Amino acid sequence: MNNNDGCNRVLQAAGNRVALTNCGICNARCGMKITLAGSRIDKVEGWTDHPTSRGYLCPKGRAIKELVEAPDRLKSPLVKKPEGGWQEISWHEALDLVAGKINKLKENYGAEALAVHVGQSGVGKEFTHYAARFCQVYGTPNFSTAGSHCHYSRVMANCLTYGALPEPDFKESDCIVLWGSNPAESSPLLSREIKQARRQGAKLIVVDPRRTATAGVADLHLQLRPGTDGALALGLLRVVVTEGLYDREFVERWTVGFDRLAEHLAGFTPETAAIITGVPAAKIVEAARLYARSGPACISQGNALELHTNGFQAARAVAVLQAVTGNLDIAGGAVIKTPPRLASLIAAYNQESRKPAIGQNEFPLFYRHTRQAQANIYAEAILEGKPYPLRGMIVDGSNPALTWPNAGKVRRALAGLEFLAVIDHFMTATAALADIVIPVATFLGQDELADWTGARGDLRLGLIPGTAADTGQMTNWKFWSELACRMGYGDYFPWETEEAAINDRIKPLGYTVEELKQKPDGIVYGKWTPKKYEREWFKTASGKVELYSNELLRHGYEPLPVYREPGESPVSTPEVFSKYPFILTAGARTLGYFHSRYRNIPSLRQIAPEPLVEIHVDQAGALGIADGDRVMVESLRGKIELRAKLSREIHPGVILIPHGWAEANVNLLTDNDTLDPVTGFPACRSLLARVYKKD
Ligand SMILES: Nc1nc2c(c(=O)[nH]1)N[C@H]1C(S)=C(S)[C@@H](COP(=O)(O)OP(=O)(O)OC[C@H]3O[C@@H](n4cnc5c(=O)[nH]c(N)nc54)[C@H](O)[C@@H]3O)O[C@H]1N2
Ligand SMILES: Nc1nc2c(c(=O)[nH]1)N[C@H]1C(S)=C(S)[C@@H](COP(=O)(O)OP(=O)(O)OC[C@H]3O[C@@H](n4cnc5c(=O)[nH]c(N)nc54)[C@H](O)[C@@H]3O)O[C@H]1N2
Ligand code: SF4
Ligand SMILES: [Mo]
Repeated sequence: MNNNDGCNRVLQAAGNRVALTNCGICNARCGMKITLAGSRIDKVEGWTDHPTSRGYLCPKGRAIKELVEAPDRLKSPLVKKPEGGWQEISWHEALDLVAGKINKLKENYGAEALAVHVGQSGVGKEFTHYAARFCQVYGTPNFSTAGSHCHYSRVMANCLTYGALPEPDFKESDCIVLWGSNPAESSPLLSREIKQARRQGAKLIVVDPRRTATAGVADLHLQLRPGTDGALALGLLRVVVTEGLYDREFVERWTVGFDRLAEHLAGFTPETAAIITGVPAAKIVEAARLYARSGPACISQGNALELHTNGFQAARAVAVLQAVTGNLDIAGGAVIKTPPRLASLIAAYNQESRKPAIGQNEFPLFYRHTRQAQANIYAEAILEGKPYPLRGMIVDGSNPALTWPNAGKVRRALAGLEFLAVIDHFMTATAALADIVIPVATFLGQDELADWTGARGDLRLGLIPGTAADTGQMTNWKFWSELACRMGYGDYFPWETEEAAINDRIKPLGYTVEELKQKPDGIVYGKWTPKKYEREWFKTASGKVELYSNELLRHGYEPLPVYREPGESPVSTPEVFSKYPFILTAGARTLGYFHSRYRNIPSLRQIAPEPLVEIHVDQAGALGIADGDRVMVESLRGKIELRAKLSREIHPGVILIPHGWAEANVNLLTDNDTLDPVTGFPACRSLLARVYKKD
């Protein structure tokens, strides 16, 4: 199947064999220059004139030729044979098979028996919206995304407070706080901006249980116990409020609930926060003063802030801190962006199934804000029929067997489905459990939108134009539109090509794909202007910053940010702690990998050849563990074997393991039982575990 005619035209129109595109792996969307020999990649370089990346490519972007040409890349759909093993089938057979199976599911059990999950590879991508639209037309409420464990908790906490998730404006900041965020590994372009700001004199505070390279050069490193972020934020807030370091004018004019907040904070002295977090009280005071007394200050709220049972409330406390210090929507502060106005792809909902989405009853506010199911509890629906049975799943661009909490249970659940289809480039741990695996093109073989609106300044929308480098595969978009047509939903997917579909999406902005193809590095469709709230108010019920949230109260949650101990911790479960005496934080990013991806790419594997558990030298010494020893790490859910990496940088008493390794799947140790009560997010970054040497 070749869906790249339009893209080939662009290349020929350019009159040479160089294709300019943007990397589709992470949200940075770095500009990429690909030299082609025929339809093969000859060379991959950074695009030096690119307005945001200026020639930079991280090791993942530089490895794109290896990814496209990987010997284990799947080339045609595979169906599992009854006796085991796989059989190749054609694209048409594959689509017919999926259509037949999910029609049957609906007939037998109702539409809600099917769940569709689009993983991290769909974040910021158009195909996510087509998959959602497919679900709406088919009639299942069970559409979920990586937002079940990523980003949406921060989005909700910030939106409930002031109507948007702002972006930290590092470039012009006087004080940068990296809170559970480590851009040196997770966002290299932002890391460069931070370094530049530092050269201009910006102060840096890092909140991390590990002395990362960035924390090592920071003005202040708050090395907290994992999962106590909420307590630290309340401690900082108290100093800001009691010492009068907040922005009085802003608070008076633009916030509601300040008096109640001040009262609520009264008992939360730096000493109290110090006992909980392990960060000395004097450092908490110093950090609060530094942050609040600086000129414009910004906080990068990382994924480690939200992956806790108290994650939502912690992010709320951080949002409140940004607001009362007057840092909202100013240069160098927390900038509120205006996303591009694209045509909606939400279809009229097929009302055949009136069942709630999985998670809708447990996490009503999460559902209200996202209109998505909560995938972290799919396993209970599949295995225990709670609240009703899920019988089939389509997994598009995700690897739940490695990336979802309580992966042992997730695997059992996926294996127990009547029908599982996985769309991926490779035979992943999840694909291996499927009835059918459908390969798709990488971003090099399909058109996608690229949105750089996150950064302050220009609001910029461009294209990730497909190139001739990865032809012959189904595209993500094509899968959903062809499936829809086969099932009689063609009227809802009227677009003949991806280009036509994207054209309709960008119409409200007045652009065409053809124009974006001429300028894939983006068209500036607007400019950020400070303090939009002065003209448009905040997008909350009161139009102001809701330090006290009636919406939270209405849903039965605390209206002011609170700290609660992690579901599993030395304080909340001392009996577990006596047997599992380490705090496990699972999943800090490394530059060469993307979650479960790229262990099969040689240049990336070289950077981090095997999974390691980072453990403090003193603790390791007491257990007779030397650097490189094979050890077992065990939690209440399971155990894994891997090598120890001794370190002086990690908080003593904490161990850190990256996620995404099939060889040592840390999510076998994580939990989907005790979740954040507001969002259903899992506590991947604060659990209890024990470590012992492998005999
Ligand atoms: N190379 C690469 N880049 C990526 C990704 C990838 O997989 N690989 N994934 C992308 C995605 S989807 C995401 S969500 C982002 C995430 O990227 P970030 O938001 O930067 O998050 P992490 O790197 O996972 O963790 C950041 C830091 O949190 C610390 N930490 C651990 N536990 C805690 C805790 O309890 N509290 C605090 N305050 N800190 C803690 C870790 O030591 C780590 O240094 O990265 C994106 N970028
Ligand atoms: N313990 C622990 N677990 C975590 C985290 C953590 O910090 N700790 N982080 C969580 C977070 S923030 C996230 S975002 C999730 C991410 O978890 P997932 O959503 O599972 O993401 P990936 O592991 O990147 O899996 C993406 C899969 O899609 C495939 N793929 C790549 N491009 C495409 C494409 O265009 N189409 C299709 N169909 N497939 C494609 C890749 O080969 C890969 O197999 O993990 C979560 N899990
Ligand atoms: S930082 Fe790396 S993965 Fe992300 S867009 Fe740039 S090259 Fe691609
Ligand atoms: Mo994520």
